[in-house]
Amino acid sequence: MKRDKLIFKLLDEEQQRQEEGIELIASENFVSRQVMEAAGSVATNKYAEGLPGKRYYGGCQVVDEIETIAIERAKQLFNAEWVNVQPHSGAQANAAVMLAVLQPGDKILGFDLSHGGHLTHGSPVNFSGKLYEPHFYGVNKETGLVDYDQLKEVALREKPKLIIAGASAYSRDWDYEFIRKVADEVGALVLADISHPAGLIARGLLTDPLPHCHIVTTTTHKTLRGPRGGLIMMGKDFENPFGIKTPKGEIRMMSSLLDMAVFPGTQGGPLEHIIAAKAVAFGEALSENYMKYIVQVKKNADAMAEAFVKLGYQIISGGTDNHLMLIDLRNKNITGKAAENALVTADITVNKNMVPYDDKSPFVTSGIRVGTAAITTRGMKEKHMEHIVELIDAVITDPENEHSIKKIRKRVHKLMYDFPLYRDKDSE
Ligand code: DSN
Repeated sequence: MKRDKLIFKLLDEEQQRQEEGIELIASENFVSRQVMEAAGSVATNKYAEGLPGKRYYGGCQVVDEIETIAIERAKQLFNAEWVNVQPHSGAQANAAVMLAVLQPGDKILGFDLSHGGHLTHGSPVNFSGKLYEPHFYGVNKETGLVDYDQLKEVALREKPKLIIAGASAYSRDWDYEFIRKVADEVGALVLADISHPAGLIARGLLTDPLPHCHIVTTTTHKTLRGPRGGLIMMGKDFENPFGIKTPKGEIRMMSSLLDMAVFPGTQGGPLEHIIAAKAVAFGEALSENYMKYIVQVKKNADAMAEAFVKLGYQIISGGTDNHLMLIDLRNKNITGKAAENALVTADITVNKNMVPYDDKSPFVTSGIRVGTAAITTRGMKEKHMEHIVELIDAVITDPENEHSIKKIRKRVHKLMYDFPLYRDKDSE
């Protein structure tokens, strides 16, 4: 077959972009070669609707083994009692959970997107805000911390069926125990979406939601450093005794409702090549090397936050417990959009982000979000964080100076040359 030169040339360009730049998008990471190899493997050719041992197609004996290993490794990693590894993404995992436990029009309570939440936690432009009735809690204006009093007040008033804990731009740990108590008071289920801090939670660096929350979802490609995808898990509430009533009044166990909500509820054939890559990534995440990595991610985030604060930057909540931070740029007289654009010109990649109580639109924003998962995979340590913050500051304080940005870009390339990505890297 004739090689598709155009696409492979573009993929080479993308690899070069990744190799040369400083990647600070908090939701991104770099997978190992073996994760990539599994994701690009022959398992992409196989249809396998159903679950291991219960498929709708023949020839699934090998992918059954692969998917079973993925499930067992995920259970071990998160100390979960039940796992479904098939969701194509975090959004798909959340859609399946809501389909399983809610009826259209039911009330849900989630963390406000503009305070750091996620689209699938009830945003009006997302299925979760269109099919269900969304209510929100946010952060305290002074402290930047989740306002648990507000969460309780809204829960008691609205009596939602589902309370969602979790965020895409929140740098602090969560009080899952408190949220569960509130949920029990109003008869709600609790979903923890740990897509961002999953790796830190898996290795015991943040509070574990599984003992408190009925259901936990995550993506597999952020701090977990696997292929793009999702997971649904349950801890001690596995097969909870009260079950859930279907519209016909039958009692169904939670695990079977969740399995059915993934397939046939919201997805068709699972991506067995991605499930193979998830299995490889879970194996890596159980290793000593990953433990060292994820501890360093947190140390780097701490060092980076400290360096930003030293230069007068305002970090929401004043610091970080995890791998990311949200920076309010209003005292630097630059919008999130302008900062993102100027930084990209210097090959420093961040994303513009709303900050709590933002006065600008989501297309402009007053802030940026930065994270250390990807640069830590490159091998960077605390001392490099200060250097990176200096480079960011040099761009942000003079964003229209093309000459200076060109020079900064060269310094970025020089710095990253010492941290090869796929140039000469082994699988772990
Ligand atoms: N897009 C992801 C993030 O950047 O956090 C959330 O879906």
